Formats: sequence, C-alpha cells, structure tokens
Amino acid sequence: MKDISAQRPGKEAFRADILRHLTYTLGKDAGHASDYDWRMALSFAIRDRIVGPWFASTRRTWAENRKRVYYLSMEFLIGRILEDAAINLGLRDLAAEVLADLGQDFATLAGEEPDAALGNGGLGRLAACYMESMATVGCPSYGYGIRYEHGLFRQRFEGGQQVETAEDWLKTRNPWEFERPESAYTIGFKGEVAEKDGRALWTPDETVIASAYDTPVVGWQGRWANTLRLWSAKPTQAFDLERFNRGDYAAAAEPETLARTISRVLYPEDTTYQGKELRLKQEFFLTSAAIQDILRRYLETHTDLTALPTHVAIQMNDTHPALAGPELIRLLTDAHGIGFEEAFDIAQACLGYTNHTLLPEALERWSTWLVGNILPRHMQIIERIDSLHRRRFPNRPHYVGIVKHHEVRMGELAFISAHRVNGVSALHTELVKERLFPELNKLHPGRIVNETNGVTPRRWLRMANPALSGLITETIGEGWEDHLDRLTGLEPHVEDKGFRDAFAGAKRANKVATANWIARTTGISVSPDALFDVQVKRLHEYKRQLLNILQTVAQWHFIRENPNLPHVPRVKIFGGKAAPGYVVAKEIIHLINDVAAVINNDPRTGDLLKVVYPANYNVSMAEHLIPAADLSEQISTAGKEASGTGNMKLSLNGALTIGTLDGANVEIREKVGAENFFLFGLTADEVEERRKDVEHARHAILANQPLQDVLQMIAEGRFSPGQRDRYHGIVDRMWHHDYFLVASDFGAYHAEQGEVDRSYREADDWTRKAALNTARMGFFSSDRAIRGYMEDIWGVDSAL
Ligand code: CBF
Repeated sequence: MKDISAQRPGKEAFRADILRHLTYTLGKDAGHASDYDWRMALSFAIRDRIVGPWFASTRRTWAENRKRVYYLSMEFLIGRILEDAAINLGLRDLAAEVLADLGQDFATLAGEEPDAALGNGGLGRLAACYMESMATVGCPSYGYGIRYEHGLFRQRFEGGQQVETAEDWLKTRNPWEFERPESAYTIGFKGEVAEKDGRALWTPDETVIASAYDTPVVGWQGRWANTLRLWSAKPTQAFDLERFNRGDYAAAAEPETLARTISRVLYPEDTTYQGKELRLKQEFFLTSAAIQDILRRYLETHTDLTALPTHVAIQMNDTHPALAGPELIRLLTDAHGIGFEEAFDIAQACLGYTNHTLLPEALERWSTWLVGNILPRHMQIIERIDSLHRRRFPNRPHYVGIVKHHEVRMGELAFISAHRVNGVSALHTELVKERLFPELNKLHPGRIVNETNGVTPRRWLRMANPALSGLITETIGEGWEDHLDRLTGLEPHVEDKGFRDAFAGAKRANKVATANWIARTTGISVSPDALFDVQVKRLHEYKRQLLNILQTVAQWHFIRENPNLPHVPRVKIFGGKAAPGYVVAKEIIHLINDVAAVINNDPRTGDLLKVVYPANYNVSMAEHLIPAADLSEQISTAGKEASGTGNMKLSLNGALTIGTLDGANVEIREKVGAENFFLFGLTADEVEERRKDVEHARHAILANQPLQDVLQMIAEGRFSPGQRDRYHGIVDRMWHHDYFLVASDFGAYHAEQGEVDRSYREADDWTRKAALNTARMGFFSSDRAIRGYMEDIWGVDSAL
C-alpha cells in the first residue's frame, strides 16, 4: 500500500475539494454558508480521501482470498468522526490551515458534529476502538450493527434530577455513510415451521427488510480501511395506497411504522434488558442480516460451505448476537442441505464469544415461550444444540445446558456455540472460569481465553490530548501512535526536571481549558490549581459513585471542622447517565447534584472543594475531561467491573488511579507500578467472605465515625432542605442492604484519599508518578488487544 504522505493532497487541491463540495454537494455559495455547510463540505472532502484506501483494502482482501473477521455488536459508541479521520489520514493540520484561509475554524466545525452514540458505555466504545484498531493493524473485517435512528438518550438535570430526551444524530445528513439499497435482506419473525423434502421450512408471519449503510473506518495513516455496516429496518410491504385513499392514513402507514420500530432506538440498558419482544427482535434483526450477508459474500467466490471457518471468523460482542449460532445453522441446514451436526461444527469453528460482565442480571435469559413465538425455527435449533451437546458429554451429574426452567440462557448458548470464549481482563477471565461457567469450563478446558481490553491511542491520546501528544513526539519521536509500547522510551526522561515541568505544563494547559469549559457549561468556576478528581462512567451501584459522593461529604465536613489545616483544593468531577428505569442510580445522581449545590455555595469551604456534574456525558465530553484529570476514580466493588476502559484512558493521559483490585485495574497497577497507584478496598474473594456477615454494613458504619456523620447529615436533609426525607431510601439501604459494600470499603477509601492529598502536595513527585503512568500504559493499546484476538481466536493474519 502506498505511503500516506504520497497520497496527502496539497493545500490548493484540498481547498478546491472543500469548495467543490460546498458548491456542488451542498449547493451553497461560500458567502452564505453556515458552520453546518462548511462542516459537511470538509467531511466530504475528507471522506473522499478515505475511499482510496478503502477500495484498495477491499480489493486486496478479495484478490488474496483473505479470511475476514465479522464483529457483531448491538452497540458501536463511535462519537465524532471528523477529527479522528482527519488525524488518521494526516490531514488535521492541513485542514485547519485551509479552513483558516477560508475564514473558518477547524475546532468549531469539528465541535459541531453530533456524537454517534449508538451504544451505552464500555462495551459499545470498545467495539468502536476495535474497529479503528482492526483498520490500523490491517485485519480485514466488517463491523455489523444497527443504524438506530435515536442513539443513547440526552441527559439534562432538572432540580438535580436526570431527565431524558430523545437523541437525534440523524436529524441532519450523516456525511460518513454510503447507503447500499442493493444490500438488503428479508428478516422473518413468528409463523410456522413445516417439513418439506426432509428439510424444515419456516414460513414467517412478519417480515422486515434489513437495508445496509456502510461507513468506512480508516486506520492510522490510512494504510488500511474496513467497513462498519449498519442495518436499518424498512417495511417489506409497500405503502397501502388503497387504505390511504379510503382516508385511513394512520393504518396506511402502519407497516412502515412497525418495521421502523426495530431500528428506532438503542436500548438504554447495559446491564439489564427490557422491552423483551422488541429487544429480541432487534437482536435477531442484526444477527440474521449479518449472517445472510456473510454467507452471500462467501458464496460469491466459494462453493464448499464446509470450508467456511477457513475464511470467516464471527465475533459475538456479548450475548446480544448469540443467535448467530442458531441462525448460521438454520441457513446451513435448511437452505443448503448440510446435516445438523456438521452445520453445528462449522458454526462453532467460525464463532467466538466475548463475555463483558459477571452481573447475573445482565446475562440474558429469554423465556422459551417468547423465543418459540418470535423465532419458532430457532427454538427448535437451540433445543437440538442443547441435546447434541448433552449427548457429547454423557454422565455429567451437574450438566449445565442452554434451556432450563423454561428459559433460554444466552450465555450458555453463546458458550456452547463458540470455539473460543474470552473475558476482558485477567481477573475477569478467571472469574468467568470459576464463577460464571465452572461446569462448561470443565467440559471444555482451554476454550476460555483472556483478551484484556484496550483503547485506541489515536483518539484517546493523539486527538484528545494534543498538548501531551506533542510533548511525547518531541521526546521520543514519531511512531508511538501505532506502537504504543514505545512510550516506555519516556521513562529515562521522567528523571529529567525539564521533562517533568513540560509534562506538568501540558496537564496544566488542559486543566485551564477544562476549567473554562466547566464555567461555560455549568456556570461553576473552578481553579485549575485544584486537584481534578474525575469519575466518568455509566451510573451503576457497583461502580459506586455513591462511595465517592459520601466521601466528598466527609471531606467537606472535615474542612469545615478544621478550617486552619492546609487542605488540598479539589474539584470533584462526575459524568454519566443512569438507565431511565434504574431508580436507585437516578437517586444517586440526584444526591450528587444536591450535595454539589450545597458545597459549591459554601463560603467556608470556597475553592477548597467544588463538585461539578456536567449533564449528558458522552464520548466528546470524555475527550475534554480525560486529558485534564489528575485522579481517576476506579472504585467498583471488586469482582464486578469486568475490565473498564476509562481507567486505561485516564492513566494513559497521566492521571493517577485510586482504585480497587477489580477488572483491568489489577493489570494497570502491575504495569504502572504499585507506588504510582492508590489502592484500597476488599479483594474479590474478601467481598464474598464479607457478605457472609449479614450485618456487614451495620458493623462497618458503627466502626467509622465520619461515615456515621455523613449518613446522619443526609438523613437529616442537610442536602435536601426542601424535602428532608428525600434520601431516606439511600440511607436505609446503606444500613441494611449494602450489597455493593460501600460501607465496608468506606474507611479504606477515605484514608487513601488522604494519601492522595499528601502526594499531591509533593507537586514534582506527583508529576513523576503521572508521567510514569503514561510511559507504562503501552500495553493497553487496542492494537495489542486486536492482535491477541487475531492470533488466539480468529486465526487471521495482518494484511499489512
Ligand atoms: O468490555 C468492555 C466493557 O464492557 C462493560 O461496559 C459492559 O457493558 N459489560 C463492562 O461493564 C466494562 O467493565 C468493560 O470494560
């Protein structure tokens, strides 16, 4: 593939491209163009430059008959594309220069792009990082997802409470996608299964069309590009003109409305599931469209379906696409006449399953009645998979199957259908073996492997943090963006005071920018000299934002009681959304905002403590906040966070972590060094042990005076004077149902926060620790993770 610099356009050519798009694609005269028009023209000019590498990659894959990876995910939390693509193509600075000449500002235009929020949190953002890394390392692949009309809801606060409104990223044109009306498949639901010529014949009652939209994903330096193919649901039946003419307008539009419902909204849940029938239909819609598309592409150049696994690897991102096994088997048997066992073996050799959570409520289970009703043929196949598997392992007293107590267990289905199952951090993988699938692990030793998560350094360092990126390049030269392990080259410089000052300078510049941004978005003024303490992630009890806010109250109380001590000023920054139906999480948001209102207006604590919670946390907000963080809060109950990826982004950007031994925190601490990490709290085993004491919470509270004081203040309505009993539920749960062990870890957390303050006072030493975090985080590149999947699971070579 050609060198990117050879493909980079000259200034004049790029300017001409932008103006041509403005005139002929947008139909706008430069004198009257809005920011939107300029952004579109710029995006199209950049997209033009992706098409070359995209075509070249596709042609090579065909010509060399390469194995392809298909990444099936209900979520792709992409964020904005413009700047990321411009950086990968080496066009960022050129674009800014050309635009400046045209009287436009690159950052303003890039900031105008809506976030593509087709995901809830970690799992969806991981899928987006992996797409970018697959393109960077030259792994021929397709991502398959749903083109939701409405991505993750918008959050605002009213009286401190979360209010959700619909998100509409497609309200204006999406310049990155190409509609593919020719790539459309019929997806069936319900109906009857009969037998014809010895084969099952499923006649669905309802059908919709899955129609493809392709977004090219370009890797670092444009060396390779893959496709993210998102499916949109369209009606199979044409508009009912007869009904319309009779004046029955609503009924005439009914088929369209019904079909479109399937790709209308992303489910705002990442740990539980809801709206069962629609959710199951969405999962099948994605999976069936993907599998049909995979087979169609394969059969264009092959005839022997038994060789499918040599050419096709299919990754199920969590259990959501776990119907991939049954759907592939259905097509192999019913449409292509392959015997059941052989079809199962082919499917299994193609499939991999990534588990992302141990939370029992997140492991999908569908009632057999529902599956049988919506997907009658698949229900038969699932039962046959179950009995085939049982037959292959007779005499197992504790046999764990797929169908149990009238439920289809999607975790077991995914496990049994796949040749590899992976966890997403070393600890999580061990817990998957020991706690989640102990029986299946015994039956299939070696099937469970670990692939610790990673994040793309292009977006999360190079793009989000130009100040630090510039310093890194100045210090160790270019090339670290796709060889992140080269960051270790910074280590010798960490001992150089000049380097540390420059490192601290970059952090300070980011904090100043963030302080300005906070003032603009929340009206709260914060000092960039304070310690920026950041907890940004979905709101969930296991992530323990509650622990953070309770400790914040304790600290506030302590400052008030000890006004003459030399306190370290802190800004507590929260960001995150709660699933709309998750009442407890929403209560915690309310409490954080109520506490913030009191603390931020307290003249006795002033700049010593501020709490900010900007609404509507999303990928773009993360890109603002992460480079400015001094401290990263990774404080989940041990054994609950599968991995975390925010922890990686923050540490990579030179934040020190305060955290438990949970998820990837364990590996981060190993890599950055225990002395550069603030550890506290119970381990996963100690958590289990602690829960055996039914009164663990009461005992912990009684043993900790600051916590008692905090709970007392909250119970008395100190933060909710207009409604004193507002948080009685929270306080009561703390005493009696503290499943996530907030009380048990409070003392250790509070003490460790004291350590954080002490360390922060030693400014230069803090910078040394922060710089060592950055220098030692190379392992957590998503390129490393993807290479692991290619080798251990997919059996795919890099095309580069
Ligand atoms: O593996 C990616 C992430 O997935 C989750 O967000 C999920 O949705 N299950 C986990 O909670 C994270 O720990 C994990 O990093």
